[in-house]
Amino acid sequence: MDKLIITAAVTGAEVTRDLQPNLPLTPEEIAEEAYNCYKAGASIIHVHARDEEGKPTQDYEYYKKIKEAIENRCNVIFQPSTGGATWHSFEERMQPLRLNPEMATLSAGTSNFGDDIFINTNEYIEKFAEEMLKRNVKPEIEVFERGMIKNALTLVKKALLKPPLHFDFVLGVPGACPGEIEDLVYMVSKIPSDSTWTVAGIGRYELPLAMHAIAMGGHVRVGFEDNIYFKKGEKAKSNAQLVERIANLAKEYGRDIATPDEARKILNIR
Ligand code: KMH
Ligand code: ZN
Repeated sequence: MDKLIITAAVTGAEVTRDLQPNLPLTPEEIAEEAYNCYKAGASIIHVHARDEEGKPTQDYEYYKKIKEAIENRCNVIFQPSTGGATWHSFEERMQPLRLNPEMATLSAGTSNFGDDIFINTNEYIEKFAEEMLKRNVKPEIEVFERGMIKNALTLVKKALLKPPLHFDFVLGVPGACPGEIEDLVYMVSKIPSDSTWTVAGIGRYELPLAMHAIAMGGHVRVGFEDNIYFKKGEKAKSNAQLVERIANLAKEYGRDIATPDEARKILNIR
């Protein structure tokens, strides 16, 4: 089994300080949190930028500041979001790719997202994939529903995605696929056998899905984007606290934690 890659999704686009007082918002806060997560065992930081008012932004300059601030602290893999918030335009969502990051997310279809719709038409998906291919950015294929795996395989046929693919099963988003263990097992059974995968369990699904992923040979994403609690009724003190718990569970199980360079090898990153 490969070493475990832990991704920390430290900010997201939906969570507010009212909901999670320790949410990092400014580039400096995000970079500091990234560094703490790295020390706790994370090798990838999934980033959503926020503006001065704490609102989600896909602006190139904010992502640039965050990337540089993280790089000044450690060599963790910077993975900006091309998903943004549900209300961001396609053009806004494209902006972080101009930084030529090692990795970026690629949402592979449309789904309900709470009370909103997260729109990813075939045209969007193809254009994101094309841009990532052109810039040699490793896509993390975000899967919210089963049909999105099929969409990704269509992109392989069109030579817009190059295997081996890397999937992130985002399970438990209200309005999309729930995060029962059976959902994860089913999704994993439908991807090509040479793929790698991680799981982001939303809310109460985070911990049970992470524990199963550790045992199944997958990888794990945690962080305030997905879950603001450490346990029922107790909010997490930091993203690093959530990362540390996963690292401890994996070690107890006998699975080592990947460093950023080991994660680069496992994921075939340039
Ligand atoms: N905030 C969601 C609407 C991604 O980062 O690529 C989309 C999202 C996916 O978080
Ligand atoms: Zn995200």
